[in-house]
Amino acid sequence: MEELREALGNFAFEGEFVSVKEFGSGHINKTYIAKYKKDDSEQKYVVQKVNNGVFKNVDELMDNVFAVTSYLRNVIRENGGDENRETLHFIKTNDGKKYYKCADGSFYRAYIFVKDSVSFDFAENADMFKSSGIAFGRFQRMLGDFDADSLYETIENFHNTKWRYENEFLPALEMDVMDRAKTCREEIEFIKARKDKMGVLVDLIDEKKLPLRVTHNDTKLNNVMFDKKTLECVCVIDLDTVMPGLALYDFGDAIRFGANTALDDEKDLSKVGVNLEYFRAFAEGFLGECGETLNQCEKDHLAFSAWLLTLELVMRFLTDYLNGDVYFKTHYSEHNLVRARNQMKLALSMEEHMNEMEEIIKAICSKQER
Ligand code: ADP
Ligand code: GN1
Ligand code: MG
Repeated sequence: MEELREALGNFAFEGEFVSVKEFGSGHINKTYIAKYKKDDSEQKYVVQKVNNGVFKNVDELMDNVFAVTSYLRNVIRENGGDENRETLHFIKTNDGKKYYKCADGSFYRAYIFVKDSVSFDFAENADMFKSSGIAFGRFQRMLGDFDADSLYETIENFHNTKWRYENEFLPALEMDVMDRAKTCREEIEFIKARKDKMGVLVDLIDEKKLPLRVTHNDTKLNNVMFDKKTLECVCVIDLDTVMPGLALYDFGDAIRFGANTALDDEKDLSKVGVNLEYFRAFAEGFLGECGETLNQCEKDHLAFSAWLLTLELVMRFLTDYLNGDVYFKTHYSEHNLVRARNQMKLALSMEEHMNEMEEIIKAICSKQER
């Protein structure tokens, strides 16, 4: 708390300090909402302690998010949108820096709380999920001409599932530092049995069949803010992993989180499965915004990408469980195992419904091509 106070005092916030409290359900950064008062009106700011274990180079991270948000602001303004509400607005420190480094070495950054907005961990209906598809599809389209080479890779090999298998999962299993492998044999075998499919997308990149684009790479439903009243999407947030990637990563990751019939840490696996109505709704929203820019190979792998990203998360959660919960925020000792089991059930459900998922995509694409 002491370092949080120190950080607050070093940002150029307007008004008198009122309160600060922890907020949000992200797995990576520590997020606070700070309230200030100016001439009887309330100003809300989001203040985040950056997870420096995950994002090793905070200068590069902040250069990326500042570059992306200032680019988006121009695009939004040119299209007649509200640039203050439709993209993140970072606040610099009193001495003009993009983040503040506390005496204890921790890193803080701050931005304006998106006014009258709310985020959701679970879509209440298909329309709401479709709206997030529109937001992420538009995000992708708006960044279509952004110079990908100017971005740093904030986390290398982020969605390189094959690389993660060989360089993170297998070594974690080999070390088994917590002696936990014996508690998740079935999950380990599930992952190993699918290892040959993990390289499909990265191999297509190497073969120049899938183009690298500037993508978000972390398209969870709770990384988009909705208008409190209209429940329309206002703003895509959590821009830390915006870097060169595949449109398929954004599509697949959004589906594996939002088209699950349960939350991604639901323990009762009978509740977990792919919701095809939600799948269709997101695909309509996403492809309605950026479908025309995708090539045939991308279109052909949309349904597959949902499955692959789900498999990737089975593996990432299980790797973290084996490593002793060092990456994702957890609330109890088996939390990562529960998440891995949940995503495994979801992947199995997608395997069962893959034909239907493919058909849904084909129908949307052919309607668009007409
Ligand atoms: P993490 O990397 O930990 O997921 P996020 O940047 O996604 O961190 O922030 C965590 C949560 O904080 C979000 O899911 C959202 O609810 C809330 N949040 C983040 N930024 C804003 C903002 N600018 N305005 C309102 N709420 C925000
Ligand atoms: C993390 O930061 P958050 O909670 O939006 C993670 C994603 C995972 C997700 C799993 C930088 O997302 O990659 O898919 O948890 N972000 C990072 O719920 O690793
Ligand atoms: Mg987040």
